[in-house]
Amino acid sequence: MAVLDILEFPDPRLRTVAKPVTTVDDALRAFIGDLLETMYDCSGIGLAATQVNVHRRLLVMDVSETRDEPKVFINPEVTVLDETLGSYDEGCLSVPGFYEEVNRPQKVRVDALGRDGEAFSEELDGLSAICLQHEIDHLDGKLFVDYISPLKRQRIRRKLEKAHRLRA
Ligand code: QAP
Ligand code: CO
Repeated sequence: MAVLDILEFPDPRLRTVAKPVTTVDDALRAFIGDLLETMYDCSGIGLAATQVNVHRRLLVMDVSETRDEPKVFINPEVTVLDETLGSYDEGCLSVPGFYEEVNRPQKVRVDALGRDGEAFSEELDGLSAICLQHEIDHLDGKLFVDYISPLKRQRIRRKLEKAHRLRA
């Protein structure tokens, strides 16, 4: 397994729309292991393939306190079950150091394939529902900063660009 490099806003590659996964095989499972290792290494609760520059529709999540409940969603499709919006102070491994309130539907169903390639369907609410929608946004080339004011987004962009210049 390996810890992968994470793309950071405003990297244009984060705007790529990911293509469906066609086969769930050992090579894909090895990549899923890398995604999980990367997420845990960064203390994240979710990570989409897009964030490590792999443009296929899969993501991993672990919202447990104990960090021992990895979840894998391949080709996830979300259906909103309750339009009521909940507000959450979201962050993102691709927007390190910044958190902003985002409103999203509170209850969803997800239909996806698991790491063995079997289809499953699950109802999610609370942080799981929020995180899943945040991660699926990545697969569609979207970021949580797209939901905040242009002024705040521009401030975050400038600060991260400066940090990237200093790092280079
Ligand atoms: C998405 O994000 C999420 O800025 C997952 O310095 C987050 O795991 C969905 C992280 C919150 C809903 C609510 C962020 C780690 C992790 C940072 C993450 C940082 C270190 C973000
Ligand atoms: Co994110």
